[in-house]
Parts: sequence; C-alpha cells; structure tokens
Amino acid sequence: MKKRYLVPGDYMADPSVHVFDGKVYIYPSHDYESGIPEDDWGSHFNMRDYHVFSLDDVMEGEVTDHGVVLDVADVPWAKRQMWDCDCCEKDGKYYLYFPAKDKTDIFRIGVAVSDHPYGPFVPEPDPIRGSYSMDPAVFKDDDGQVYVYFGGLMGGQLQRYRDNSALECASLPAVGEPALPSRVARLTDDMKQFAEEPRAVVVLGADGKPLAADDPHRFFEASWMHKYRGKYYFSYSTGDSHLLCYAVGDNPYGPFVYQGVILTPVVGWTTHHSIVEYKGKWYLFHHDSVPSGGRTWLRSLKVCELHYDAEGRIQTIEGKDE
Ligand code: FUB
Repeated sequence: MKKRYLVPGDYMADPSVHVFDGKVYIYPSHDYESGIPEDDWGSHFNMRDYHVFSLDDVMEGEVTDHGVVLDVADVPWAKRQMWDCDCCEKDGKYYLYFPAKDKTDIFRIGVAVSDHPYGPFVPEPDPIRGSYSMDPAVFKDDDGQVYVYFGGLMGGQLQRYRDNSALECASLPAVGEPALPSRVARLTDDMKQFAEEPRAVVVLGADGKPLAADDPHRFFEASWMHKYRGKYYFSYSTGDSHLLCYAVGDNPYGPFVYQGVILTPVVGWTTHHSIVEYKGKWYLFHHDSVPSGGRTWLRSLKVCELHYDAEGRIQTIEGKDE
C-alpha cells in the first residue's frame, strides 16, 4: 500500500484533518526534543505550539506550512503540553480546540478563534467550563450541530474522573469491569462552551456489553468521529495495545458497536489518526516514529488511502511498512 510522509522537515503528530474551502487542512501536535525524560505520564510530550498545514493533492501535492498559529505563551490559562488539537468551521469563523495543562498541571480544553482555517488563532481567556482530559476531536453533523469528543487515559488524566467529577484519587477499572469511555458533548451555538454535561461514549462488544478495561480493543485515547453512508464511525487508539480501532453507531452519542482494527501497531508507542474524504477518496492520516529512529516523542505525519468493503467495514492497514 502506498503511504506518504507529509512534513519531512519537522516532527508533527496527532493529525486532525478537515476539508475547508476545497483544500485539506492538517492540525497536528508539534513534537520537538525538549529533553524531558520519558515517563508513564507523557511528560516527554512537551509541545509548546501548533502549526497548520494545507494541501490540494493528498498523495503527491506540495504541503504548505502556515507557520505557528498558536503558542502556549499566548494562552493565559495554559502552562505546558499542547497536545492533540482539532478545528471546526462555523459561519465563516474557525475554532481551534486544544488541550493543555493549566497552572496546576490539570489538563483542560481551550478554544481559539480565527477568520481563516490557517490561523493565526486568538485564544479565549479561559478553558471550556467543565472541560478535563485531552485529545479533543470535533465533529459537525449534517444538521449543523457540533460535538466534541475528548479524553485519554494515563498521561491524559481520564482516570482522575467519574461522571464528569474529579475523584479524590485516580483509579482505573479492574480487570473485567467496563473500560473507561471517551466523552462527548454538544457545543453551544457560539462554539465556546459545552451545551450539556459530557456523556460517555460507550463501545459495545458482540455480546452487547461494554468492552472491558482489559480488552486490547478498548478505548484509550485519540477519539475521532466520521460519517459514512449515514452511519457514525467512532475510532480511537487503544494506547497500550497500540491499535487504531473503530465502532459504529446510529447517532453521534452512540452506543457504538465494536467492528475491528483500522491500523496495526506502528513504530513508536503512540498511535493516533483522523479519517477524511477528499475528492471522492477516503484517507487515513496518522503518525509513526520511523524517521526519528523510533523515538516515540518525535513523530512524523503519514497518510494513505482507506478502503471500505460493500458492507461498510474498514479494511485493516498494516502500521509497519513492508
Ligand atoms: O501527542 C501527545 C499525546 O500522544 C496525544 O494527545 C495522544 O493521543 C498521543 O498521540
């Protein structure tokens, strides 16, 4: 299968991709060598700014770097770790959703606004009220309603919460118990707040029960939502089992029924993606650590075509190239 590295001159990860004004726009995290040692909490992912990239031809065309569009130093509430972001258009404005640790080292999700998909973005003074954890992915449905999916385990701090409340002590579910789910909330009309309490994004197995916390296909981080033939495809990373998996539902809230693996493990600990249709073809954007020699905090953007079978099942892609 043909694959393409997109930004050979720099380390970029966590691509969130959308088509705006007939062009493909990529909103990645910007990896760099910060010197912070690797730990279980992702401290080595110490990103401090975002770039935006655009292109007209996914597999061949030139990739335009629109430069730094938001820097942590310009976000009044944020201290560090600008992880996976995403962007959504509404009424001619562009809204960038991004996580960062606040001054007390708690992940929150912020919003920054621009008149252009390529920024620069002006941050709101405070994070979204009631936001927590990381990896926001924004989905605009055909009726114009916009939803943000978010959450991630371990370094992403999701295990510190239950039912949107902070716990006294973080805890992971025991073996056999339901996995901790991603969260989803509809956004307000001004795109700057949750319009409702975030809900659990439940992924059910073939037995109709939520996938268990020790299932290698359960949600860990990196939510993404896309629609294909009227069905809602919720896809995500399984973190410590290093897969990209997907589940299908009838509405943006789910529940979603587990379907299978999109991408087998790549080189590097993390895996992360987005799925987008452009000019009649479907693409999987993701990252791996091949160009950095396997350094998991220095990742590179990649893209390949994605194919469905006649029943709408996604064909599994090999993460490690032949
Ligand atoms: O880039 C930092 C974190 O690594 C992301 O937020 C996760 O999804 C993983 O890719």
